[in-house]
Amino acid sequence: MMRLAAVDLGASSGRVMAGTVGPGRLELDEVHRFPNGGPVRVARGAGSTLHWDILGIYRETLAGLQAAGDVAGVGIDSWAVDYGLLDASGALLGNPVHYRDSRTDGIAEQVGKAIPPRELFDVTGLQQLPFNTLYQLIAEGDRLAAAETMLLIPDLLNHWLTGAVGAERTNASTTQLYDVRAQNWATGIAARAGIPPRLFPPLRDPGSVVGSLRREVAEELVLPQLPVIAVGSHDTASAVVAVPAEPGTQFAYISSGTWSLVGMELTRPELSEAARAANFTNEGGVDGTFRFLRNVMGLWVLTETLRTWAARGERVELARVLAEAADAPPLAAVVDLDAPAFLAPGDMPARIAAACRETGQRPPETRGEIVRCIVDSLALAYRRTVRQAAELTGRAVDVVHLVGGGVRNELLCQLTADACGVPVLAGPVEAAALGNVLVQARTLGEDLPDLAAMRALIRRTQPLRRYDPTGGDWAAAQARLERRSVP
Ligand code: ADP
Ligand code: LRH
Repeated sequence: MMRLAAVDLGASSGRVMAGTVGPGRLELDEVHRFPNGGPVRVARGAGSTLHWDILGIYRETLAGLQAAGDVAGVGIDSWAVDYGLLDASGALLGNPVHYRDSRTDGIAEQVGKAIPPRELFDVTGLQQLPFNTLYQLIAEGDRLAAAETMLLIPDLLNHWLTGAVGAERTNASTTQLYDVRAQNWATGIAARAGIPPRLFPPLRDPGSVVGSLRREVAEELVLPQLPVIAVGSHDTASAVVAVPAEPGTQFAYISSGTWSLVGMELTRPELSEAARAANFTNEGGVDGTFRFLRNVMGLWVLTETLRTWAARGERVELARVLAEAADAPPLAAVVDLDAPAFLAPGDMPARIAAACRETGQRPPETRGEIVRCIVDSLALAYRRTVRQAAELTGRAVDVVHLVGGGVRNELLCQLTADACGVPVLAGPVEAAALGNVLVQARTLGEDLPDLAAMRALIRRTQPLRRYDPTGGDWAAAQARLERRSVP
């Protein structure tokens, strides 16, 4: 039996779990959770920049490790694409910028003139998102001159814990600076984009040992100098490890949290022109797999809606408003949640109303109707993306596995089954933390030879719930989205 600490940093909350793993046994004990939802807006010149509070996150990580106490190892996973820059002395150059900041506006289009999107996709296999690390580094401008090393968020925290410098591959694969075939940094792309190759640290495999806690850190925490393991450090990579797929089933997965990552597991990247045109991505998975998926704007829109109401003095309980949404008329209005309008923080109900008007639909009015519109629209986006993934890969989908915080949203799970027309198997909620623990356990000697063994253990130990499709006119709702209103 082995006890391990999994640090899972999401864009809604950070959590530290103590996981217990042994033959036929897998348990998670949440020892520390802290909010990580609100980007910090800080003045810069005449404007402002959205940041992460990275030192706060590190402090909470340390508090969580202390709370976990007697463990055999530590692993960190987090959201993708964001990074800290270190100077030659190893000092952090400024607070990491949040991917929702507008500094990358227009940069992808600019880069597209020098590096054709088809070529960029052919090398990196990555979805075009305005905040890909490639575009963020270009947005740094002259500040890059002072930087010696770029460390993605989990790698930065691992560096502070151990002193080691490196880049874990699953997260490196989200930068649009990683060659998906050569499995190396795409230094040619970087050079053409004006990004110095010195910034890229040596790559490390998920499952390798990063190092041990620095003596100073261990003493502060009153812990031994524990090994720190490079898990699938991209949270979605760890979550996919914990998708409880049965061997032989044709499954799609949805990792549903702040973002929704919708796709399939492949053994080779899918780099067709059709995949690029559909804006799919090929991110690296654990054990040499590929995560062929699409980022869909997720429950962020719901969270931001509740925040908008709270700012107006209307405090609304999530459970209550979801119950109102369940009673609201189905598919009365749907919006394209993937539209760039929903990326930045702000008044989501107003943006939803504008999107409805643009497509000739009556905007939802009550709180229940607005939330129903969000959940219907999310399920519709899941339907669209699962179907596209099936088409692009030529593979059928018999079951959709839904993992992450969205599992707690029963309305979303049922509507996903209805929209996709196949059963949804919902769970586990804390998939990323479980995937993190399983990869650490294997590195430290637990008998979990492959993903199939890890998934069998998840099926055996974690509560899962099945939702069967009950219908609904989803094709008509999709058609409404595609119709533009006459001005
Ligand atoms: P992240 O990893 O991005 O921080 P999570 O996977 O923790 O996100 O998912 C967070 C989301 O899960 C929240 O935005 C919320 O919509 C949903 N969620 C969490 N708890 C509940 C609940 N009790 N009922 C319904 N939805 C929930
Ligand atoms: C989910 C996630 C997703 C990324 C986004 C920035 O937490 O890692 O896979 O694209 O955050």
